[in-house]
Amino acid sequence: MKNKTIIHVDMDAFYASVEIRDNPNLKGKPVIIGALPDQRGVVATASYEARKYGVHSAMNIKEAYRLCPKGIYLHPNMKKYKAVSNHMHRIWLDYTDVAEFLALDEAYLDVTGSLKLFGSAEKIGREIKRRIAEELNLTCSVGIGYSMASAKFASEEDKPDGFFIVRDRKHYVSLIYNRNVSVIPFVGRKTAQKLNEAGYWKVKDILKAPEKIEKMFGSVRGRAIVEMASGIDHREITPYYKREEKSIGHEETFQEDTSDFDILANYLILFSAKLAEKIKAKHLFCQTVTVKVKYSNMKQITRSCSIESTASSAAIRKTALELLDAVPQKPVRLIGLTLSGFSRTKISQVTFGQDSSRSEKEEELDDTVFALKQRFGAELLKTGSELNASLEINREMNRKEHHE
Ligand code: DCP
Ligand code: MG
Repeated sequence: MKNKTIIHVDMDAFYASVEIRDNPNLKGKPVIIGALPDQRGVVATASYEARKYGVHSAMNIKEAYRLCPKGIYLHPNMKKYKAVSNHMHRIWLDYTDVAEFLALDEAYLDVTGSLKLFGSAEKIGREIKRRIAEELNLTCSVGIGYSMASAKFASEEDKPDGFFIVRDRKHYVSLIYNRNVSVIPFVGRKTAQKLNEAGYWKVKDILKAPEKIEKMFGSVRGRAIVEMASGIDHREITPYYKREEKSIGHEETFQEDTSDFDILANYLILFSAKLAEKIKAKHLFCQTVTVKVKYSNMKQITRSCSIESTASSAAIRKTALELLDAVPQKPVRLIGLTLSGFSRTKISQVTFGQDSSRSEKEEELDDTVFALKQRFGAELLKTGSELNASLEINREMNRKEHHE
C-alpha cells in the first residue's frame, strides 16, 4: 500500500451551527433544523444541546418535539448553507486539488503531495480549523489518517471541534478492535444485523474468523469487510472535478409558442447568467456551449460551439446568442442552454483584454434584460421566481465583471 496522508473535515452540526452563528440568541439552546413541530417533516440536524435529548438527523419532527418540546425549530435555509459550503471548499482547495466533497459540509483531502509545501498534515489540519473559525465563525472536526476510512474515523472520534490523528494501520486497528462492527465502512444497518445474528458483534470477532466472513458474504464483499476491519483501505479520493456532471443545462417550455427571437435571445441571456453562476460555484470552467430549440412541430435541433474555457456569463451568452442566430426562425415551444466540456483550470485566453468595448457590450446586454422585463414583465414572471433570481444574478455578475 502506497503511503498516503488523508484529511477528513466535517463541520459540526452544520445547518444548526450556521443558524446559531447568525442569531446569537440561539446560542446554547437546543436548535432543531428541519420543520416546525406542527408540520410534517424530519430533522435535518440538531445542535449538540438538542442531541442531549436524543434528537438526531432523519428523526420525525413530531418525535423530536416529544423528546425536546423546548427546542427551537427552524426551516433549513439551503441557499445560505450552500454559500457557506462554497467558502469552505475554497479554503480546503488551498491545501490540495485532490479533494472530494460530500454533502455540503464534508471533504476528504489527499494532502500527500502537499506535505512538503505546508510542513505536515497536522499543520494543514490546524490551519483549516483556524481559517474556518476566523473566516466563517464556525467549528469543524478534522481527522488525519493514512486512508479514507482512518481519516473519517479520526474526524468522528473527537467531535465536535475535534482534532484527531490515526498514525498508521496498527493504530487504527487498535482503535476499532473493540468497537461494534458498524464502525467499519460499508457495514450498514442490514450488514451489521446479519453479522450480529451470526454472532459477530465487534471488529475483533471478524478479525478472528476472516474465512467465515468471506463465506457469509461472498469472496468480493466478504473480503472487503475483512480488509476494512484489518485497516486495509485502497480507495483513492475521487477529486471533485472528476465527479462533476458531464453537462449542466437549463431549459424552458413556453406556455404559448413564440416566433419572437428577441425573446429567445433574452432567455438565453438569463440562462447564461444562471449556468455561469452554477459552474462558478463548482469551481469549473466550460468549453462547450449548446443551444437547443424545439419547434412547435416538436422537431428539435441543437447547435454547439467550442470556446476557450470560461466561467464568464458574458462569454457564454455571446456564444449562445451567436448559436441562436444560426437557427431557422420558426415558432418555438422550448429553448435550452447547456454547458459541457468542463475543466478545473482556465486555459489562458489570448484575446483577453483586446476587446476594449467589452463593458459597453455588457451594458448593452444589461439594457436588453431590463427592456425585456419592461416589455414582457408578465411573461417573465409567469415562468416563476427563478428567472427573476437570474436577473439578479445577471446584474450582480455584471457588476463583478466590471470590477475585475
Ligand atoms: N443532513 C440532512 N439529513 C440527514 C443528515 C444530514 O439534511 N439525514 C444535513 C444537515 C446537516 C448536514 O447535512 O447539518 C451535514 O450532515 P452531518 O451528518 O455532517 O451532520 P452535522 O454536520 O449536522 O453534525 P455532525 O457534527 O455530527 O457532523
Ligand atoms: Mg457534519
